[in-house]
Amino acid sequence: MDISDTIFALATPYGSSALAIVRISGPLCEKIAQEACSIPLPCSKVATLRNYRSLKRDCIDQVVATYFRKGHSYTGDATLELCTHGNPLIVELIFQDLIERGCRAAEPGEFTRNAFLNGRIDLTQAEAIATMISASSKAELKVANNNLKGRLRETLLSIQEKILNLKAKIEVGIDFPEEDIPEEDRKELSNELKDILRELNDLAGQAEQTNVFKGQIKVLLVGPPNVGKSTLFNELIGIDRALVSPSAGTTRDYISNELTLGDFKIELIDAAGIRESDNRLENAGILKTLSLAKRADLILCILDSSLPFPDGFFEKLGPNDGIARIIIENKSDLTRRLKTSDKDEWRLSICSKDNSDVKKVKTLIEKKLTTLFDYDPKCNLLVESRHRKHLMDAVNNLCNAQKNMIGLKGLELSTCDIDVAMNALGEIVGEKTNEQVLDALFKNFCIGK
Ligand SMILES: Nc1nc2c(ncn2[C@@H]2O[C@H](COP(=O)(O)OP(=O)(O)OP(=O)(O)O)[C@@H](O)[C@H]2O)c(=O)[nH]1
Ligand SMILES: [Mg+2]
Repeated sequence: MDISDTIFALATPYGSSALAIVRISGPLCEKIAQEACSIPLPCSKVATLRNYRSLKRDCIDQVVATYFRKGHSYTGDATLELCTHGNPLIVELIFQDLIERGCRAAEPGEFTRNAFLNGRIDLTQAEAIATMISASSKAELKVANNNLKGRLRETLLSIQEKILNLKAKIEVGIDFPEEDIPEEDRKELSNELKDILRELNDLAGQAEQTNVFKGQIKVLLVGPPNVGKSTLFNELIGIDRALVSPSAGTTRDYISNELTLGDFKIELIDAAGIRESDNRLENAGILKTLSLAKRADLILCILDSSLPFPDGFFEKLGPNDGIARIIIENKSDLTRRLKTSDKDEWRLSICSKDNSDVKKVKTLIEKKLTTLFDYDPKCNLLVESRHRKHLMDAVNNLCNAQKNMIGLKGLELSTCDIDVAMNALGEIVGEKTNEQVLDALFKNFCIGK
């Protein structure tokens, strides 16, 4: 892979379509723009209708061609975008001609890789571009947009600046050892470091939210048997998937289905109702429910409002204190025998056969997830596991720096730790990278991006 090559790829999916976009990037673009498309240069970022002529001067197609001069394109290199008719044969003929003109087919993600190598974007933006293409929930899309705009890079830069300031202050103490840093100043330095560590830990903590935005949220329906869990499950996903029957203990194996709720994508799980049972298979199902309850992000606790509260139900559910909960009192169409509890924002009385009630459940889950995960599409950032790893490296080294700050000799050591921490943060944006890191990152991109 050589950045001085001129590369080409189809930027739209392969196959018959109304239009197809062929993207070409590299030093040969200027010549191709002039010779194949007769674009009078300099003419940058203007889309014009042109005949694409091969080296043999055959007209392959009428295309809308846009030339981007070096420094003013996605990759940073001269780029030519051809919007052709969407026939794979046309695309093939153009590709053949491009090869004859000295270009080569692009590797996956090579356009974006070149954009990074040319300093057009940093690594967090490159990753955000891949997410913009693969995102499966609106939350993921909206938050990826923040990274694309460079917000994660800005956040990291501001932290790095604080670290460098701190280092400069420590270095004063090293340069003038006779003017030993007074105890008070040392405390101040340590406090500054504490603030930086807090910021880094907060940022690393956003990796968990990132998984949520990517749709890795488990929402479990739990309750005694026969309360209408499977009925509600079917109504929520809009498919008659789970068996429903008036006999208690119908569901045993758990089933799950993807569900979109506003900006979120969740995994909704229906499982066996919890009770004391003599049936071996039902008990096996209940054990599965209890184990799922420990791993869920949100529990929808379903009760039958036509019955008194099932004694010891929450005790049977086991300790899952940390897990968020919504209580749904189902069968509101029947005479109520469940004692009314205090008004609670996260409690809802419904009839699961009523469409508007099911909508209310969806809205409440969405609201709960928004609160639970501090979802704010304007502010959140996508913190990928790669970022988290480097953030934690930085945190660990700054913790060492904090310990070393105590003795005068340790001051020098602490600046070493600070340097390592700075490098770790630099790796997130790609200040220093090697081929393997870039290969690993870009191999998951699609061809043409
Ligand atoms: N009247 C009334 N009946 C309901 C409502 N929701 C569910 N049912 C009925 O309650 C019975 C049990 O429903 P299921 O959805 O199978 O209950 P479940 O909680 O999944 O039961 P298990 O799988 O045995 O744990 C069925 O006969 C449903 O038709 C409701 O809102 N009102
Ligand atoms: Mg069921």
